[in-house]
Parts: sequence; structure tokens; C-alpha cells
Amino acid sequence: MTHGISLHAEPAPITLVPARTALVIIDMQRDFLESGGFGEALGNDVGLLQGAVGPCRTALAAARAAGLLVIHTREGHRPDLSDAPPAKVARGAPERRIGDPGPMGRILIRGEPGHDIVAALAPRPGEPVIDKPGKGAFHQTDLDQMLRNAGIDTLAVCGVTTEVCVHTTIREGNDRGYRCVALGDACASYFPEFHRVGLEMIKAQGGIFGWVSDSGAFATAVRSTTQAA
Ligand code: C5J
Repeated sequence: MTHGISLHAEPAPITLVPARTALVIIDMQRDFLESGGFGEALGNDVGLLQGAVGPCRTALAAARAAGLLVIHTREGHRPDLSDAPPAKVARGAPERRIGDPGPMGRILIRGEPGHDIVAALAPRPGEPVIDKPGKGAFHQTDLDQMLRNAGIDTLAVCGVTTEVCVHTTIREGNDRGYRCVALGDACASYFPEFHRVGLEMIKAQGGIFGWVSDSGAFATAVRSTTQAA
């Protein structure tokens, strides 16, 4: 039997069925969170993303304990850049673009140290890692197939950055029929104002493309399922 649990969220609480809910952690990679990677190459203060690590850990620990499907994503490209649109590669300072060498290896390239997920959120064996060339986790990946095969209808989404890859993934998921809940404190942006407004946008108009909750509420809700069992 599948039990629904109420998750405190805005604009209204949402009922989650654990067996149909996945936690999707977006791009918590060294390239975005640490010095010398892609985020810094674009002129950003990477320290601004650190605040999302603890809340992501809270959500991750609760999801693992409750047996939810946990999916990690990484943005990055093949070493030969064959999957990197020239219009994307051409952005940023000319000497530090995608594929150029940096202190954490080639910037935003699969297999390089900078492409790894930060140690605090390292995937466990068996947890799918989706390598995505774009901002959205559904674009040119097998994520949709994986979710459908697992019977998932609801995504709790966290990671970085709020207004870019988290937003794009939630919009893509919403259009594919998934109920998407952003865990606001477990997301972060290089632009605090974009983070704030990005969350507002999701839940405006009665939840135009999703819900907004937080890591603590998510952990409490999914833990209640393990306590009830
Ligand atoms: C960006 C991302 N901001 N993961 N990627 O380029 O949000």
C-alpha cells in the first residue's frame, strides 16, 4: 500500500507518495562551487553557493533513509567538445572557456576533477548520476525514461544554480507532467536576488510551474514515512 505524506510548501502543501518521489540534486560540482572552475571563470563569487551544501545534505540523508530514488546531475561536456554548442563555448573570458585548462583540470569537461560532485554530497554506489550537456536535466539525457520506469511523478529539486539549471530542470519537468518542488534553502545562486525571485517565480500564480518548500520540511515529511513503517 502506498501512503501519501503532506509536505509543507508554497503556494500550498503537496502530498508526496515516497515510492513515486525522487530527490534530484542539480550540479553540486566543484566546477560551480570551488575556486578555479567554470563558475569562477565566468566572474562569479563561488562562495555564494556554499550555503546550499548543508541543506542538500539534510535532504539527501532523509531521502536515503526513506529509500527514495536519489538522482545526481552534472553539467559538462565530452573531452572533444562534440556535444558543446559553439555558442556556449564562446561565452566568458577568452582564456578560460569550456575545455580550457584550469586548476581543477579542463573546465566543465567530464572526467576532470572540477566535474566531480563536491565530496560532502558524493553519490553512493547505485545512485544514478545524469551527465547533462545543457542547463536542463532532461535535455539530451535519459532522465525522463529513468523516472518513468521507476514510476516517479514528483520531483524534489535542489542544487545550483537556482535561476539557471534548477529552474530549467523544473520547467522541463513540469512540462513533462511531473510535480516539481524546489527545496529553496538547498538551492543557491551567484546572485542572491535571482535566487529569491527565482523561487518566487516557481510558486507564483498558484504554483505556475511548481511548489517551493525547504530541506527541513522535506526531511520531516519523508522521515515520517520511516517512523510510520
Ligand atoms: C550554470 C548551472 N549556471 N548548473 N549552470 O551555468 O546552473
